[in-house]
Amino acid sequence: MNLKHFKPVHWVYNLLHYKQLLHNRKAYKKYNLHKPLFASISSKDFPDRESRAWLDTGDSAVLAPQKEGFQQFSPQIQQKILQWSNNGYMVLENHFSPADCDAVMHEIETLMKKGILQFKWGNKLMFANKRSALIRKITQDAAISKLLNFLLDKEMVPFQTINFIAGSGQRAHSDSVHMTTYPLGYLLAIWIALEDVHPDSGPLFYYPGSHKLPYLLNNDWNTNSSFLSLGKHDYPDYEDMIEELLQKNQYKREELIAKKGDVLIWHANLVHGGTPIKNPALTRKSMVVHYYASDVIKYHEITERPSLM
Ligand SMILES: O=C(O)CCC(=O)C(=O)O
Repeated sequence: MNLKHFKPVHWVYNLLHYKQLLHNRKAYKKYNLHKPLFASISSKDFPDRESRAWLDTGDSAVLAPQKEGFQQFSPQIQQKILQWSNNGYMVLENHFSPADCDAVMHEIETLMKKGILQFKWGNKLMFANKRSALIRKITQDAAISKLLNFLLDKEMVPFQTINFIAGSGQRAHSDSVHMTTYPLGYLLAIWIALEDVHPDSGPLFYYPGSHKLPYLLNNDWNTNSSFLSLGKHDYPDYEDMIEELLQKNQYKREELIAKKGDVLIWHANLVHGGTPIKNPALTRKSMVVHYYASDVIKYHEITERPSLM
């Protein structure tokens, strides 16, 4: 058996990082999950699989203007919030300055040179936010935090950053199989263009409206997990299933040809990925930040592990 699929290995790892699991303690109580914090956890532990995020319960075009705090946003941002329920994403043009973007890239290159940051899963540079005050500051940008907090009506906290030098080439997926909340819907992500995106560099893509698809969880594609081991299916089986679902529902793919400093914000269940890179000589410098709501259960459905914060 692949050791990564053997849950007791996760339990030992979790116990060794117990402090980083304490964020879940209050939420386990609130949502009646009677399990040790280090134990495996999945959607099978919960009674429902509906988002409870307020803007998922109706139309943001109707709900948002009635909410306290809506008026604090500029008319342009207000328009984007009104479209949130329809689209499941918004783009903030020119949000970060060129100097901010260059500072992030310089920091990433320095961390790489020092061997502190290394590529994982192909071309991902994970968790630079845990290694750099400068990157943490970017993840805590005041205007973005205000907007994210409003979109979910909760305090949103940065969980992880992923930096890319080149495009990800990652197939379509929803983040909610990787970073999951109970109740569902309490994750948001941002993607920052750290340089102008060339159409041949493997731009990010997404399917507007796809956040309204049912959340695809382990029970849908990887059913045979047991007390001791994860299910036998592999991640490509999940990706095949998402693709089938997109085709069946005839969603249209859009590509983000962003300018340096632009920010994409997306919904917990928006299906997205990276287009294949047409010209491997091109870079596509970018940074993703995933944010969880602070007071919900946070875990990784795909590996049935609680998140370490
Ligand atoms: O940047 C990309 O190409 C994709 C990133 C992504 O899918 C993610 O971080 O969830």
